[in-house]
Amino acid sequence: MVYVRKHTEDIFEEMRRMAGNERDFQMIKEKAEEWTREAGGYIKEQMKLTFKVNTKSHQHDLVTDVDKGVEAFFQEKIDKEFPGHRLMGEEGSFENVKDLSGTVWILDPIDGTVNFVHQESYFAISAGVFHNGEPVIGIVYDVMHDELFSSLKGKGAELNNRRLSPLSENSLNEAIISFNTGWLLKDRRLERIVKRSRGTRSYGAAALEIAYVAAGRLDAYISFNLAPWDIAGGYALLQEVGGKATNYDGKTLNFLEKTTLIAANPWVYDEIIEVLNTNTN
Ligand code: 2AM
Ligand code: CA
Repeated sequence: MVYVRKHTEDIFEEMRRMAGNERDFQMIKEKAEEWTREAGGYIKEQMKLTFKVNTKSHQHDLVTDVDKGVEAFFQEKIDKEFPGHRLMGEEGSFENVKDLSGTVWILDPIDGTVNFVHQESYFAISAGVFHNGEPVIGIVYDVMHDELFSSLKGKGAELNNRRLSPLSENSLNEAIISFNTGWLLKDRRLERIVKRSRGTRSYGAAALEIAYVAAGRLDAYISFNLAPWDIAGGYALLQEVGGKATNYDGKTLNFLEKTTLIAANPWVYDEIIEVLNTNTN
């Protein structure tokens, strides 16, 4: 009897804790959305001025003062509002994050920096808020088109406050697939996907492309070299609409290292894996 009462109390305590967490995360999501829009405004202001562009590891890998400014902005906001949270951002703050315990913001201050510099469009601010390794909040903001994709675990995903529908059954021959064309040079099996699909696109901003998969505008996005911050926000969105995302070998993603990625409508995902693994053209 004592055991039953204790057990029931434990269950209620767990339910109260979960309800508390949910309210907290709802509030964190609202803050994340507010800061993201504010950072978007900062980016647009900076675009009117001249800013410094540097190459990092190679000629495709750019960073500007604006990327660094956005990351510093988030760092300051998080430190002030949520001092217990950690930030893993592309432009330096990843160095202190070696595990995903507690609450971690995985931030790409500008995803698609090459687009930002060359096209002045099709770049995004991306943030995934993870709790003990699980994605809880997803944010992907297309600054120039003012499209804010966001999600909260168990509460669905939205685009500018309009609910995104769960992904519905589709097949590869009616699918639009996105990847950088350079990947065809790395794995010729992608030709089979190109031949069997309805069409291909290439936007050059991973977070945005994963968000497009979540919104049903694309049916799959494939990449061979992404960092956790390219994926985290979009991955959280995708969970809320029933999308599937693994590395290129079908294994669970690791948010502490670079990875390959297939992010897709689940039906199209299965077909892609099947086509990649059959030996015919
Ligand atoms: P970035 O603009 O934030 O660097 C372009 O194909 C996509 O891949 C962009 O989302 C870009 O993110 C990402 N990307 C480009 N070079 C990369 C690299 N060396 N490592 C990880 N991601 C990269
Ligand atoms: Ca970036």
